[in-house]
Amino acid sequence: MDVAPAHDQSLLTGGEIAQYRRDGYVVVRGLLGPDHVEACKQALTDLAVGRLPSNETKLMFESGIDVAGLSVEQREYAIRKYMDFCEDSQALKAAAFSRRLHMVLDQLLGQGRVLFQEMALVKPPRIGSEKPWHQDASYFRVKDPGLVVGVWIALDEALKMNGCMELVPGSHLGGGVPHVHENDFNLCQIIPGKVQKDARVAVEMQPGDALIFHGLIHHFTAPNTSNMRRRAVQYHYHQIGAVWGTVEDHREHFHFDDGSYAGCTVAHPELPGGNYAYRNGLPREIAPVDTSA
Ligand SMILES: O=C(O)CCC(=O)C(=O)O
Repeated sequence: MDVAPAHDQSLLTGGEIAQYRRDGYVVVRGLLGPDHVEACKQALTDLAVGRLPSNETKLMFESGIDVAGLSVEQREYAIRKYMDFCEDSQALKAAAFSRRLHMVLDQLLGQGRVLFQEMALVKPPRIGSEKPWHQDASYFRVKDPGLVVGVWIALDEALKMNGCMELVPGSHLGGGVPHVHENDFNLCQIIPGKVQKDARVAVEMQPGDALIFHGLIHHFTAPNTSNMRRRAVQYHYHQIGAVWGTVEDHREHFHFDDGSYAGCTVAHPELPGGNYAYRNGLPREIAPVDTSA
């Protein structure tokens, strides 16, 4: 008698794969084990205070803070974002290369991808600012945004009150929508009226859980008004063979009604932080690592 093979609990079910296609996201619970979560949090602290050499890592602080006036220990609680840390921390790099994660992404998108961007989003207690509604593909000049996937991994419990991810299921199916920069270059957001905020869902997560989301899904995180920390790492991958284009190619997806460019990849020197130079990211091959411990 033939017996159907048992479902491998570490993989997605058919229903979860269908959910990703329909809703634009899926949650993988317990992607990182507790020891790995601790190692990632420790790495962020060590990078902030200088115990871990920061050769490539870049730090961005919550706006309006006099960083020079803070002690080394206080500095960690003023950081909003870390970027480009994978070559500085084994633990943070291993999270990006999680074997289970890449087995799941193979199920969703087919085999073969590279890591091209990493960041840690750490909303400090009480002062952690919001990330306005946006589509991540507005930041990447890829010709086919469906070949880009974001993975957001909670390191602390992420709840509505400390700024968990909120997204609009199915919004990825509507294609690119126009974005504008507000008074800070990092706050590039979807123009009013284009987000169905009433349909949003807040995805609450435990440390080690991962949210996998489509490059075109509309998403947002609220300010952290609680006393809890809210640390998370976020990695972006593109499938091998994805084609990076020019700003003109990007305009095809992100434009205003008059056809002018409405993506987030053009510098605005008049805004704080506006001298950022657009780069395509640094593609690195995946070397699978067990992250279950
Ligand atoms: O974690 C956050 O606060 C926002 C993450 C996000 O949506 C992004 O950086 O694109």
